[in-house]
Amino acid sequence: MSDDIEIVQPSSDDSELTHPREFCAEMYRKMVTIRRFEEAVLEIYQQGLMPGLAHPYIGQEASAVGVCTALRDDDYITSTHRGHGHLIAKGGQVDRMMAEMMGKEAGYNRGKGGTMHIADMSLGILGANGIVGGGMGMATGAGLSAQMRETDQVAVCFFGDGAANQGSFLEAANMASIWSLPVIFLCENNLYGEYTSHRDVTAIKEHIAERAAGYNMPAIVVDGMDVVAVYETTSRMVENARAGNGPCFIETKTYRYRGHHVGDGNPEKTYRTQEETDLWKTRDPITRLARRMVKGGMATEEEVSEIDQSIQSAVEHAVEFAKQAPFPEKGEVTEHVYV
Ligand SMILES: Cc1ncc(C[n+]2csc(CCOP(=O)(O)OP(=O)(O)O)c2C)c(N)n1
Ligand SMILES: [Mg+2]
Repeated sequence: MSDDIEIVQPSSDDSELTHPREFCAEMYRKMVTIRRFEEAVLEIYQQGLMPGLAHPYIGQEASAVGVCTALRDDDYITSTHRGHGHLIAKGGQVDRMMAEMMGKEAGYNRGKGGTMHIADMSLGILGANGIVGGGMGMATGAGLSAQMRETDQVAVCFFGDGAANQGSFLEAANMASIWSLPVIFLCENNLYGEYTSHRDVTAIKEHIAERAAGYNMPAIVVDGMDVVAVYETTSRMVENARAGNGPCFIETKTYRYRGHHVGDGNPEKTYRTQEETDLWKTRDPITRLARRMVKGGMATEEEVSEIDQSIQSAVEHAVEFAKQAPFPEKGEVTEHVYV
Protein backbone atom coordinates (compact mmCIF):
# COMPACT_ATOMS: atom_id res chain seq x y z
CA MET A 1 0.00 0.00 0.00
CA SER A 2 2.74 2.46 0.99
CA ASP A 3 4.10 2.24 -2.57
CA ASP A 4 1.25 4.55 -3.66
CA ILE A 5 2.43 7.31 -1.37
CA GLU A 6 5.08 9.88 -2.10
CA ILE A 7 7.31 10.34 0.93
CA VAL A 8 9.05 13.70 0.77
CA GLN A 9 12.62 13.30 1.94
CA PRO A 10 13.33 15.55 4.93
CA SER A 11 15.67 18.42 4.13
CA SER A 12 18.91 18.45 6.04
CA ASP A 13 19.37 21.29 8.50
CA ASP A 14 22.62 22.06 6.73
CA SER A 15 21.03 22.48 3.31
CA GLU A 16 20.87 25.94 1.82
CA LEU A 17 17.57 27.82 1.77
CA THR A 18 16.68 28.51 -1.84
CA HIS A 19 13.84 30.96 -1.20
CA PRO A 20 14.43 34.72 -0.83
CA ARG A 21 15.40 36.14 2.53
CA GLU A 22 12.18 38.09 3.12
CA PHE A 23 10.07 35.07 2.21
CA CYS A 24 11.86 32.91 4.81
CA ALA A 25 11.77 35.70 7.37
CA GLU A 26 8.00 36.02 6.93
CA MET A 27 7.48 32.30 7.52
CA TYR A 28 9.69 32.60 10.60
CA ARG A 29 7.66 35.59 11.87
CA LYS A 30 4.38 33.72 11.41
CA MET A 31 5.63 30.66 13.30
CA VAL A 32 6.94 32.75 16.18
CA THR A 33 3.67 34.70 16.30
CA ILE A 34 1.72 31.46 16.66
CA ARG A 35 3.99 30.23 19.44
CA ARG A 36 3.90 33.48 21.44
CA PHE A 37 0.14 33.76 20.95
CA GLU A 38 -0.39 30.25 22.29
CA GLU A 39 1.89 30.89 25.27
CA ALA A 40 -0.17 34.00 26.01
CA VAL A 41 -3.36 31.93 25.80
CA LEU A 42 -1.95 29.52 28.40
CA GLU A 43 -1.21 32.50 30.63
CA ILE A 44 -4.64 34.10 30.38
CA TYR A 45 -6.20 30.70 31.05
CA GLN A 46 -4.14 30.37 34.23
CA GLN A 47 -5.11 33.91 35.24
CA GLY A 48 -8.80 33.08 34.83
CA LEU A 49 -9.25 35.65 32.04
CA MET A 50 -10.49 33.17 29.44
CA PRO A 51 -13.74 31.29 29.78
CA GLY A 52 -13.53 27.61 28.81
CA LEU A 53 -10.57 25.80 27.30
CA ALA A 54 -8.36 26.07 24.22
CA HIS A 55 -6.16 23.60 22.34
CA PRO A 56 -2.55 24.83 21.96
CA TYR A 57 -0.89 24.47 18.56
CA ILE A 58 2.64 24.81 20.01
CA GLY A 59 5.01 22.49 18.13
CA GLN A 60 2.85 22.26 15.00
CA GLU A 61 3.60 25.76 13.63
CA ALA A 62 5.41 24.59 10.48
CA SER A 63 2.34 22.75 9.29
CA ALA A 64 -0.02 25.75 9.29
CA VAL A 65 2.59 28.23 8.07
CA GLY A 66 4.01 26.00 5.33
CA VAL A 67 0.53 25.28 4.00
CA CYS A 68 -0.95 28.79 4.21
CA THR A 69 2.15 30.39 2.66
CA ALA A 70 1.33 28.36 -0.44
CA LEU A 71 -2.19 29.87 -0.60
CA ARG A 72 -3.61 33.13 -1.91
CA ASP A 73 -5.81 35.38 0.19
CA ASP A 74 -8.87 34.26 -1.75
CA ASP A 75 -8.21 30.54 -1.19
CA TYR A 76 -10.20 28.84 1.55
CA ILE A 77 -9.24 26.96 4.67
CA THR A 78 -11.35 25.05 7.13
CA SER A 79 -9.82 24.64 10.55
CA THR A 80 -10.26 22.58 13.70
CA HIS A 81 -10.59 22.86 17.48
CA ARG A 82 -6.77 23.40 17.44
CA GLY A 83 -7.21 26.32 15.10
CA HIS A 84 -5.18 29.35 16.26
CA GLY A 85 -2.15 28.38 14.16
CA HIS A 86 -4.20 28.02 10.99
CA LEU A 87 -5.93 31.36 11.54
CA ILE A 88 -2.72 33.30 12.19
CA ALA A 89 -0.99 31.63 9.24
CA LYS A 90 -3.86 32.65 6.92
CA GLY A 91 -3.65 36.26 8.11
CA GLY A 92 -5.86 36.44 11.21
CA GLN A 93 -5.21 39.40 13.52
CA VAL A 94 -3.87 38.51 16.95
CA ASP A 95 -5.58 41.40 18.77
CA ARG A 96 -9.06 40.45 17.52
CA MET A 97 -8.33 36.78 18.24
CA MET A 98 -7.18 37.55 21.76
CA ALA A 99 -10.26 39.73 22.35
CA GLU A 100 -12.42 36.80 21.23
CA MET A 101 -10.63 34.51 23.67
CA MET A 102 -11.56 36.87 26.51
CA GLY A 103 -15.18 37.25 25.38
CA LYS A 104 -14.80 40.89 24.33
CA GLU A 105 -16.85 42.85 21.81
CA ALA A 106 -13.75 43.57 19.66
CA GLY A 107 -13.31 39.84 19.05
CA TYR A 108 -13.92 38.10 15.74
CA ASN A 109 -17.33 36.91 16.96
CA ARG A 110 -18.07 39.86 19.26
CA GLY A 111 -16.84 37.64 22.10
CA LYS A 112 -19.70 35.18 21.71
CA GLY A 113 -17.90 32.30 20.02
CA GLY A 114 -14.47 31.91 21.57
CA THR A 115 -11.55 29.84 20.40
CA MET A 116 -13.43 27.28 18.31
CA HIS A 117 -15.59 29.64 16.27
CA ILE A 118 -13.18 32.23 14.94
CA ALA A 119 -13.74 32.87 11.23
CA ASP A 120 -12.87 35.61 8.74
CA MET A 121 -14.57 35.31 5.37
CA SER A 122 -12.48 38.15 3.94
CA LEU A 123 -9.39 35.95 4.38
CA GLY A 124 -11.05 32.73 3.24
CA ILE A 125 -11.03 31.40 6.81
CA LEU A 126 -14.27 29.43 6.91
CA GLY A 127 -13.90 28.85 10.61
CA ALA A 128 -12.31 26.93 13.41
CA ASN A 129 -14.58 24.03 14.35
CA GLY A 130 -15.50 22.26 17.57
CA ILE A 131 -16.86 19.28 15.64
CA VAL A 132 -14.04 16.85 14.88
CA GLY A 133 -14.24 16.22 11.13
CA GLY A 134 -16.68 19.12 10.71
CA GLY A 135 -14.53 20.94 8.16
CA MET A 136 -14.48 18.17 5.59
CA GLY A 137 -17.88 18.78 4.07
CA MET A 138 -17.34 22.54 4.28
CA ALA A 139 -14.03 22.43 2.39
CA THR A 140 -15.51 20.14 -0.23
CA GLY A 141 -18.43 22.55 -0.60
CA ALA A 142 -16.02 25.47 -0.97
CA GLY A 143 -14.15 23.51 -3.65
CA LEU A 144 -17.43 22.81 -5.46
CA SER A 145 -18.34 26.48 -5.27
CA ALA A 146 -14.97 27.49 -6.79
CA GLN A 147 -15.44 24.96 -9.56
CA MET A 148 -18.99 26.13 -10.34
CA ARG A 149 -17.95 29.79 -10.37
CA GLU A 150 -15.01 28.85 -12.56
CA THR A 151 -12.44 30.54 -10.34
CA ASP A 152 -9.13 28.83 -9.67
CA GLN A 153 -9.44 29.03 -5.88
CA VAL A 154 -8.54 26.01 -3.79
CA ALA A 155 -9.80 24.86 -0.40
CA VAL A 156 -7.57 23.30 2.24
CA CYS A 157 -9.21 21.13 4.86
CA PHE A 158 -7.05 20.87 8.00
CA PHE A 159 -7.87 17.90 10.21
CA GLY A 160 -6.14 15.61 12.71
CA ASP A 161 -5.22 11.94 12.84
CA GLY A 162 -8.28 11.38 15.04
CA ALA A 163 -10.59 13.14 12.60
CA ALA A 164 -9.35 10.89 9.79
CA ASN A 165 -11.48 8.16 11.42
CA GLN A 166 -14.72 10.16 11.16
CA GLY A 167 -17.28 9.06 8.59
CA SER A 168 -17.41 12.57 7.16
CA PHE A 169 -13.96 11.99 5.69
CA LEU A 170 -15.22 9.15 3.51
CA GLU A 171 -18.12 11.18 2.14
CA ALA A 172 -16.14 14.33 1.49
CA ALA A 173 -13.07 12.64 0.00
CA ASN A 174 -15.18 10.48 -2.29
CA MET A 175 -17.23 13.41 -3.57
CA ALA A 176 -14.17 15.64 -4.02
CA SER A 177 -12.57 12.88 -6.04
CA ILE A 178 -15.46 11.98 -8.36
CA TRP A 179 -16.04 15.65 -9.15
CA SER A 180 -12.32 16.54 -9.35
CA LEU A 181 -12.74 19.35 -6.84
CA PRO A 182 -9.83 21.63 -5.88
CA VAL A 183 -9.60 20.39 -2.29
CA ILE A 184 -6.48 19.54 -0.31
CA PHE A 185 -7.11 17.18 2.58
CA LEU A 186 -4.40 18.17 5.03
CA CYS A 187 -4.04 15.66 7.84
CA GLU A 188 -1.94 16.89 10.75
CA ASN A 189 -0.81 13.67 12.34
CA ASN A 190 0.36 14.68 15.82
CA LEU A 191 0.11 11.06 17.01
CA TYR A 192 -2.78 11.62 19.45
CA GLY A 193 -6.49 12.21 19.46
CA GLU A 194 -7.25 13.69 22.88
CA TYR A 195 -5.50 11.22 25.22
CA THR A 196 -5.29 8.25 22.85
CA SER A 197 -2.45 7.20 20.60
CA HIS A 198 -3.56 7.03 16.97
CA ARG A 199 -2.03 3.54 16.86
CA ASP A 200 -4.72 2.26 19.22
CA VAL A 201 -7.61 3.56 17.15
CA THR A 202 -6.44 3.54 13.54
CA ALA A 203 -6.33 0.39 11.43
CA ILE A 204 -3.49 1.83 9.36
CA LYS A 205 -0.31 1.88 11.41
CA GLU A 206 2.21 3.88 9.47
CA HIS A 207 0.84 6.58 7.17
CA ILE A 208 -2.74 7.81 7.38
CA ALA A 209 -2.13 8.99 3.81
CA GLU A 210 -2.66 5.37 2.74
CA ARG A 211 -6.38 6.10 3.00
CA ALA A 212 -6.14 8.32 -0.08
CA ALA A 213 -5.77 5.30 -2.35
CA GLY A 214 -9.40 4.42 -1.59
CA TYR A 215 -10.43 7.73 -3.12
CA ASN A 216 -8.08 7.61 -6.06
CA MET A 217 -6.19 10.72 -5.10
CA PRO A 218 -2.46 11.41 -4.79
CA ALA A 219 -1.00 11.10 -1.31
CA ILE A 220 2.10 12.73 0.10
CA VAL A 221 3.76 12.43 3.49
CA VAL A 222 5.96 15.31 4.62
CA ASP A 223 7.92 16.28 7.72
CA GLY A 224 5.51 18.62 9.48
CA MET A 225 8.33 20.13 11.53
CA ASP A 226 10.03 21.49 8.40
CA VAL A 227 8.24 24.60 7.19
CA VAL A 228 10.10 24.77 3.88
CA ALA A 229 9.29 21.16 3.00
CA VAL A 230 5.62 21.70 3.90
CA TYR A 231 5.50 24.88 1.80
CA GLU A 232 7.10 23.26 -1.24
CA THR A 233 4.90 20.16 -1.05
CA THR A 234 1.72 22.18 -0.64
CA SER A 235 2.65 24.58 -3.44
CA ARG A 236 3.02 21.69 -5.83
CA MET A 237 -0.37 20.26 -4.89
CA VAL A 238 -2.08 23.67 -4.95
CA GLU A 239 -0.84 24.17 -8.50
CA ASN A 240 -2.20 20.75 -9.39
CA ALA A 241 -5.60 21.54 -7.88
CA ARG A 242 -5.78 24.96 -9.57
CA ALA A 243 -5.11 23.30 -12.90
CA GLY A 244 -8.29 21.24 -12.42
CA ASN A 245 -6.61 17.94 -11.55
CA GLY A 246 -8.70 17.30 -8.47
CA PRO A 247 -8.05 16.71 -4.78
CA CYS A 248 -5.08 15.29 -2.92
CA PHE A 249 -4.12 14.14 0.53
CA ILE A 250 -1.12 15.53 2.41
CA GLU A 251 -0.08 14.14 5.79
CA THR A 252 2.19 16.32 7.91
CA LYS A 253 4.00 14.37 10.64
CA THR A 254 3.98 16.68 13.61
CA TYR A 255 3.65 16.87 17.40
CA ARG A 256 1.94 19.07 19.94
CA TYR A 257 4.31 19.86 22.77
CA ARG A 258 1.54 20.60 25.25
CA GLY A 259 -1.41 18.53 26.40
CA HIS A 260 -4.61 18.14 24.43
CA HIS A 261 -5.97 21.39 25.84
CA VAL A 262 -4.77 24.05 28.26
CA GLY A 263 -6.06 22.06 31.22
CA ASP A 264 -4.28 18.82 30.23
CA GLY A 265 -1.15 19.73 32.15
CA ASN A 266 0.88 16.57 32.34
CA PRO A 267 0.57 14.21 29.39
CA GLU A 268 4.04 12.78 30.07
CA LYS A 269 2.73 11.33 33.34
CA THR A 270 -0.26 9.69 31.72
CA TYR A 271 -0.51 8.74 28.04
CA ARG A 272 2.87 9.53 26.49
CA THR A 273 6.52 9.48 27.53
CA GLN A 274 8.97 12.24 28.33
CA GLU A 275 11.46 10.66 25.91
CA GLU A 276 8.99 11.00 23.04
CA THR A 277 8.24 14.66 23.78
CA ASP A 278 11.94 15.47 24.19
CA LEU A 279 12.76 13.79 20.89
CA TRP A 280 10.16 15.83 18.99
CA LYS A 281 11.40 19.04 20.59
CA THR A 282 14.81 18.43 19.05
CA ARG A 283 13.08 18.87 15.67
CA ASP A 284 11.58 22.22 16.62
CA PRO A 285 10.44 24.04 13.46
CA ILE A 286 11.27 27.54 14.70
CA THR A 287 14.78 26.71 15.89
CA ARG A 288 15.46 24.80 12.69
CA LEU A 289 14.47 27.64 10.38
CA ALA A 290 16.38 30.21 12.45
CA ARG A 291 19.47 28.02 12.34
CA ARG A 292 19.25 27.61 8.58
CA MET A 293 18.73 31.33 8.04
CA VAL A 294 21.74 32.22 10.15
CA LYS A 295 23.91 29.51 8.65
CA GLY A 296 22.99 30.58 5.12
CA GLY A 297 23.87 34.20 5.88
CA MET A 298 20.27 35.40 5.50
CA ALA A 299 20.14 36.85 8.99
CA THR A 300 22.44 37.36 11.92
CA GLU A 301 21.54 36.01 15.34
CA GLU A 302 20.87 39.60 16.43
CA GLU A 303 18.40 40.08 13.57
CA VAL A 304 16.61 36.87 14.55
CA SER A 305 16.28 38.05 18.13
CA GLU A 306 15.04 41.45 16.93
CA ILE A 307 12.23 39.63 15.10
CA ASP A 308 11.52 37.62 18.27
CA GLN A 309 11.39 40.82 20.32
CA SER A 310 9.02 42.61 17.97
CA ILE A 311 6.65 39.66 17.95
CA GLN A 312 6.77 39.38 21.72
CA SER A 313 5.72 43.06 21.91
CA ALA A 314 2.94 42.60 19.34
CA VAL A 315 1.45 39.71 21.30
CA GLU A 316 1.78 41.59 24.61
CA HIS A 317 0.00 44.50 22.94
CA ALA A 318 -2.78 42.15 21.79
CA VAL A 319 -3.24 40.86 25.34
CA GLU A 320 -3.37 44.39 26.72
CA PHE A 321 -5.82 45.46 23.99
CA ALA A 322 -8.07 42.50 24.84
CA LYS A 323 -7.91 43.15 28.58
CA GLN A 324 -8.92 46.80 28.13
CA ALA A 325 -11.64 46.08 25.55
CA PRO A 326 -15.28 46.16 26.74
CA PHE A 327 -17.58 43.16 26.94
CA PRO A 328 -20.59 43.32 24.59
CA GLU A 329 -23.68 45.06 25.95
CA LYS A 330 -26.02 42.73 27.84
CA GLY A 331 -28.87 43.76 25.54
CA GLU A 332 -27.25 42.05 22.53
CA VAL A 333 -26.96 38.65 24.17
CA THR A 334 -29.42 37.08 21.73
CA GLU A 335 -28.07 38.90 18.68
CA HIS A 336 -25.64 37.29 16.20
CA VAL A 337 -26.39 33.83 17.60
CA TYR A 338 -28.97 31.16 16.80
CA VAL A 339 -31.65 31.08 19.51
C1 LIG B 1 -17.64 14.81 16.52
C2 LIG B 1 -16.76 14.98 17.73
N1 LIG B 1 -16.41 13.88 18.44
C3 LIG B 1 -15.61 14.02 19.53
C4 LIG B 1 -15.19 15.25 19.95
C5 LIG B 1 -14.28 15.40 21.17
N2 LIG B 1 -12.91 15.66 20.73
C6 LIG B 1 -12.42 16.92 20.69
S1 LIG B 1 -10.85 16.96 20.10
C7 LIG B 1 -10.81 15.30 19.88
C8 LIG B 1 -9.58 14.63 19.35
C9 LIG B 1 -9.31 14.94 17.93
O1 LIG B 1 -8.06 14.38 17.57
P1 LIG B 1 -7.33 14.83 16.27
O2 LIG B 1 -8.29 14.85 15.15
O3 LIG B 1 -6.15 13.97 16.12
O4 LIG B 1 -6.91 16.34 16.55
P2 LIG B 1 -5.84 16.92 17.61
O5 LIG B 1 -6.57 17.14 18.90
O6 LIG B 1 -4.76 15.92 17.75
O7 LIG B 1 -5.37 18.19 17.00
C10 LIG B 1 -12.02 14.73 20.27
C11 LIG B 1 -12.30 13.28 20.21
C12 LIG B 1 -15.62 16.36 19.19
N3 LIG B 1 -15.25 17.61 19.53
N4 LIG B 1 -16.38 16.20 18.08
MG1 LIG C 1 -4.18 14.31 16.63
